[in-house]
Amino acid sequence: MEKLIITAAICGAEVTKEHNPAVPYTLEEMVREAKSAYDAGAAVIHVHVRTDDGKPTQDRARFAEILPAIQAACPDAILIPSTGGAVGMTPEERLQPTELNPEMATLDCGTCNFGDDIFVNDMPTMRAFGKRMIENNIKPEYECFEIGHLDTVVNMAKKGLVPGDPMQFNFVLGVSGCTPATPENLAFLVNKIPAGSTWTVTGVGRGAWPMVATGIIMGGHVRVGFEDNIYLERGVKAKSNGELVEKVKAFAKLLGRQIASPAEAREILGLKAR
Ligand code: KMH
Ligand code: ZN
Repeated sequence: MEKLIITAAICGAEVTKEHNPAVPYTLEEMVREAKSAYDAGAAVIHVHVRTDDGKPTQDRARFAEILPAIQAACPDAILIPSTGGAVGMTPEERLQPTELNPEMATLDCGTCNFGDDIFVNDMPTMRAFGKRMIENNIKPEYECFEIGHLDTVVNMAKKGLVPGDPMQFNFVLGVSGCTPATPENLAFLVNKIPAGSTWTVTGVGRGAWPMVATGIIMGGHVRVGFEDNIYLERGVKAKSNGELVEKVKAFAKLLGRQIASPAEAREILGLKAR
C-alpha cells in the first residue's frame, strides 16, 4: 500500500484555549504546535491563523508572518492555508492567503450546516476561488463535507473551473449537521472520486479515531489536529498536536502502513519537489 500522508490541522477557527489550553494563537504557539506535529511525522500542516487573543482571521499580513515561521521550523513540510476561515467571513476576506501563492490551499466545495451556523460556499464563491487557484498555480485540497460537494467540484473540474488532475480530496466527516463519520459513508465517497485522485479523511469529534483507522485500512491518507478533535482518548486531552500525530503513527504501525515523508507526500500529491 502507498505510504500514509499525515496532515495536522493544528488550530482551526472554532476551537479555543477554553477547550484545550494547548490550542495555538500566537506566532510562537503556532510554530510550537506545527513543529510538534512535524517532528512526530506529519508531512502536511493545515493552517488557520488567529489574532493573539484567539480571534480567527484571514488577514494576509498574519499569514505572511506565520507561514514562513512555520516553514522555517518545518523546512520541507507542505503547508495548506485555509480559505475556509471561519463561518460568516466574506469570500474576499477568506481568499487573502492565496495572494501569497502557497503551493496548496483548501477549497471548500459547497454550502452546509455547521453546528448552528451555515458555512456558505455558493457557486459564485467556488468559481472565484477556483479561478484564483488556477491563476496563482495553487493546488487545492477539496474539502467535502457532504456527498453533493464531491459531485459539484468534480463537475467544475471537468469544465476547467477549478484545477483538475490529479485532484486531492479531504472528506471531512462528523461535522454537526453534515455527513456522519462512518466507514460506509467514507467508502461511498471514495468510490466516486475520479481515477488518479488522492484522498484524505478527517473525522471530527468522536469520529476522529475511527476515521483514522478506516482511512489507513482503506489506503487513503488521514488528518488529525486540534481543529477536529482535542482528545487523545475519552476524557484525556492531548497536550500537543504532536501527541495526536504520534497516535496516528501507532495505528499505522499496527495496521502495516509506513509514513510518508514530506518529499514522498509531494510525489503522491503530484506537487513539484522543493
Ligand atoms: N472553519 C470552517 C468553517 C477550511 O479550512 O477550508 C471551515 C474550514 C475549512 O475549516
Ligand atoms: Zn480548516
